Amino acid sequence: MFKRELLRVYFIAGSQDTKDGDLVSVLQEALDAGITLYQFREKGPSAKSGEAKETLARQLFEMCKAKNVPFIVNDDTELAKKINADGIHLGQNDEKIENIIHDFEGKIIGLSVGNFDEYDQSDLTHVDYIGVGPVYETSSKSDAKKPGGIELIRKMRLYDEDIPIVAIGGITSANCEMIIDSGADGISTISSITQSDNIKQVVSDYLKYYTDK
Ligand code: TZP
Ligand code: MG
Repeated sequence: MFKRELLRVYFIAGSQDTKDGDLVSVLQEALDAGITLYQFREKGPSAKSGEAKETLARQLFEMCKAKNVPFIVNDDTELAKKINADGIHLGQNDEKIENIIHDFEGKIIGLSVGNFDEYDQSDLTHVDYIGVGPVYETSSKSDAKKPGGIELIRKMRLYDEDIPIVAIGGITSANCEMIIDSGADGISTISSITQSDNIKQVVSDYLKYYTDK
């Protein structure tokens, strides 16, 4: 059974998202600060591939294990299987979940859902959580759709009262509270952590919104 509390502070990053390419130290700081879930999203022209990607993934996975934080792989089902990751996150144009589910039983499966059409056309049978967004403008995803604003989260929660929802896109500790109040179970973020000079502060700011929920 998927625990929705894992979505509270869901950190997503690949080496391309960091200021100096040092994802290891960024993730370590984020883990020490209390992130609840991590997604390895190595993507774009400067992303690592092949053996370099696998080596990095294994190192980051070990760091997550040491903190009991599940390690999710974005897109790359082969890598996720090979290293026995805790889960996989897929987009609407990635492999279909029905085709991969036999390899991911008991694992966490996340799916990106950008709007209600995408929700309607998705088979959510095996999906543990949906990533909904972008909520706000983002510079971390080159092909991001038009932001849906806080209304996207509010309406998605009304549309499906039960499914675990994590919001994504342009989230900071300044807009996080509104997002949680609109019905998301948590927030996912790239740049508010990778570009921060004080990761500990950013993560504690996020975590404090859940203290009395
Ligand atoms: N999917 C929708 S927006 C986005 C992804 C992967 C990027 C989010 O990055 P940031 O820096 O938290 O806006
Ligand atoms: Mg994808």
